[in-house]
Amino acid sequence: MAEFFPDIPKIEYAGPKSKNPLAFKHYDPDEVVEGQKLKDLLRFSVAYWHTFRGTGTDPFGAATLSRPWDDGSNSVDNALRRVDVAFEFITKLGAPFYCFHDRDVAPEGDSLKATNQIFDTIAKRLKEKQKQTGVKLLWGTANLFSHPRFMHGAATSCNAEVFAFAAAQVKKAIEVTHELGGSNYVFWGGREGYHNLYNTDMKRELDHLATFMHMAHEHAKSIGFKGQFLFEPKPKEPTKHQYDFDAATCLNFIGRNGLDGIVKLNIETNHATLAGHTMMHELETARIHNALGSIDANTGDMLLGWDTDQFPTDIYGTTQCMLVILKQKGLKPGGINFDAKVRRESFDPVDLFYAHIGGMDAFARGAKIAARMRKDGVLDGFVKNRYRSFDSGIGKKIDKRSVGFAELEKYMLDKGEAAGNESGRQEFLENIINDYL
Ligand code: XUL
Ligand code: CO
Repeated sequence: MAEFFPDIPKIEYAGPKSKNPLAFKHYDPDEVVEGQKLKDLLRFSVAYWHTFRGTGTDPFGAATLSRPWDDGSNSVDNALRRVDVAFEFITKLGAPFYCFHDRDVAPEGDSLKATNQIFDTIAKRLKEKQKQTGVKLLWGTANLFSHPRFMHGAATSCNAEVFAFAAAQVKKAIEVTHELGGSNYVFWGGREGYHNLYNTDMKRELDHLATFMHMAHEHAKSIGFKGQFLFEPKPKEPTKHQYDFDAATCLNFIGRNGLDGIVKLNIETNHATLAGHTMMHELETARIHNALGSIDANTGDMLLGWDTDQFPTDIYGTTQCMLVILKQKGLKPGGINFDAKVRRESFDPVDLFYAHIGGMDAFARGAKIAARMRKDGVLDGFVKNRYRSFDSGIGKKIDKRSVGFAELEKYMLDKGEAAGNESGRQEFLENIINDYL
């Protein structure tokens, strides 16, 4: 079979001294960090939409990316050829996983029935390729935001017909994800939100979203799909206000609608920063609620206020991610999906390799740095010590809830003033983190 990246060899680990731009300097898939091989700890995934469907268009300009294998048509042949391109790329890169939206892999037909048939044809090829290469599906999802029918939303549309269409589409996407052995299924609500409350019944829309999620869960159960459901929080874009705003908002929705344990979170870096949070904040918020399922790794730009989806290269950022991820011993069955795109100026196919190699190396470094810090107990020891007043005396009674306001008032009236404050040592800790980097 013809090769689509004939000049690119299999990307190998060459070590930090290597000057080969087509080699890993830090990601050795078999290196063991905290008892796991990096390939099992990091579970890297390639995003089908950016890497194989990205064209370089932006709101101001046309496509720029050179993709010689793509004829630009919506034909099934083009889609099938793309599957071959994708698996050659993913195999040469050595990523164990990939992710897709239904519409990334398969074009829509004239009717839902025709669309589903096309999807089945492509899924068959995907399955063959997975078997041939050993590459696995990290998660599938449905694109419920591109088509004009979703102008008012999908599960939260004011139009019941659109709710029904979205249900049918998600049913099929879960079935195909199941057929392909997907480990997770993602719900990102691009159009599930609003632009204006003058025309919006927010309560009704949120209730519909809950109904939709219970229907999805029922269907997954009925076909034996055991993959983890994940919400992907994002505050805005394309809607002004998205219902999956951030981790805390999603957790509130999950808890209030009987979806605890059924839906966890897929946290994306650029979405975290759009919400005014750090990625570390979002990861920790999910983790402490036992809901950190997977991550979409990328980065925004400090000076731009939108979802630029750049590849992650900042080692501070990846170290902070790994400090949280290592606390729960990894993300399995989730992973690290590069929901990231090359810049429109980086138009050569080889740029796709440079981009992913950089992201994988940045996370491997983050993992190793975080593991060293954890081994030395630098943060853990400090944090534990900082709360030691709750380990005995009045603090212990508060934690056990064996005292109330009356006892605490008496305690303080006797003492007269709270003692015991110590420095938070932020700068001291920041300096230590720099030492590890
Ligand atoms: C959009 C985004 C999506 C989801 C999947 O910002 O991140 O691509 O990851 O729908
Ligand atoms: Co994403």
